[in-house]
Parts: sequence; structure tokens; C-alpha cells
Amino acid sequence: MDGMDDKQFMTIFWVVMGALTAIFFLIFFIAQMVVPDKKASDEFTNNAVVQRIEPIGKLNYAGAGEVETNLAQNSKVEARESICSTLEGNFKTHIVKMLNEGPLGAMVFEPSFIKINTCDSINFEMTDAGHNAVTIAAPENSIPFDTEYKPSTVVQFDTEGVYLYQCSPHAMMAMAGLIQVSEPVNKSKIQEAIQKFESAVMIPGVKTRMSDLFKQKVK
Ligand SMILES: [Cu+2]
Repeated sequence: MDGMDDKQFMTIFWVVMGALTAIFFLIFFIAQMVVPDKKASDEFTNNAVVQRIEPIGKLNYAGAGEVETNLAQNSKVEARESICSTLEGNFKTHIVKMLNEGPLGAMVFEPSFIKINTCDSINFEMTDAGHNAVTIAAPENSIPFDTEYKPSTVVQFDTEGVYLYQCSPHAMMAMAGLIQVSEPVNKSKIQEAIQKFESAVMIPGVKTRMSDLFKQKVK
């Protein structure tokens, strides 16, 4: 070892370092190829599968696991079971479509007013992509909803009164809707909520879309 000078030592040092680096990258790239990309496959599943949950008398959200999160974000109301689970009846499921273009103009729910009976359900269908339906104002103790941009979400309505809901990304374009469940017991609260909603609408031509609808339809 006496014969090895500094120069020889440094040469060996760099050769070893280089080899270690190469081995490290080799292992890294092999791991990338062998381990499946979990996130990508999950995203594929979410987009490809149309989630459709029929009314079963409980919380009828597509993606029941996310209910707690939705409630925390959108309302102070606690999650609870639908009272319809204890009732027998021929309850209907109605369809509300989310459209880029409809009879009332651009960015609309169709129909934007619907009257249903207590314990009926609405299937919110995202006909055109990029829309959601989220409760803004609803009868006391009702269960709030949020379709979370899913292709199809069935919500059962067990509390009578009027519900005002919006599409979050297009609220400023007056993309909202009204649901009347049996008797309109909360008219004044909804009128207040519509006023507040319309004060944030940016497109002049549709500013009174919800209040007009309310005046014409809610009786
Ligand atoms: Cu929208």
C-alpha cells in the first residue's frame, strides 16, 4: 500500500463513487417499471365507472364514503338516516340534467325547477362535463347534497320545502336550480337566499333567472 499515491487513491475513489451512483439509478428505474402506477389506475376507475346508487332509504349519495367531508364543507347539519327508510310508498326518481346549453340559456339545470313528493329522489345527471349540484339553502334539518362532478348522483328528499342549489363553477353565470318537495314551507328563507345568490351573478342577462323562476313556479 506504500506505493499508492494520492492520485491513485482519488482515481479509485471516483470509480467506486461512479459505480455506486450507476447502481442507485439502475435500481430506481427498475422499481419504476415494476411497481404499477396506483394513482393513474384509480383515476381511470373513477372516470370510467358511472356511479349510480338507487334510493335505499339511507343517504343516497354516490360515493357514500365522502358524505362526512361534504357535510363538513357545505353545512353544519349532521349526517342522519333518511326518514323515508321507515316508510312504504311508490317513490319516484326524477332526472335533472346539467347542461352547457338549455332552454333557459347557457349553463343550466334542466329542468331548473322541479316539484316532487316527499321521499322522491332526483338523479342529477352530468350530461355535459364539469358541473356539480350543491345545496345553497334548504329546509331545516334536511340532508344537504353535493354531486361532486360525478356522472350520476341520486339524492332522496325526505324533508318538505324548497331547496336552492347551484353549480359551483358556474354560479356567477346563474347556474342554479330550485326543487320543491311537497309544500313550500320555507319560502321567505329561500327568497333571501336567492337574493344573496343573484347579487353574486356576473352576467347581466341572467341575473334574475332564479327569482323569476321562483315567482312563476313556487306556489
Ligand atoms: Cu355548471
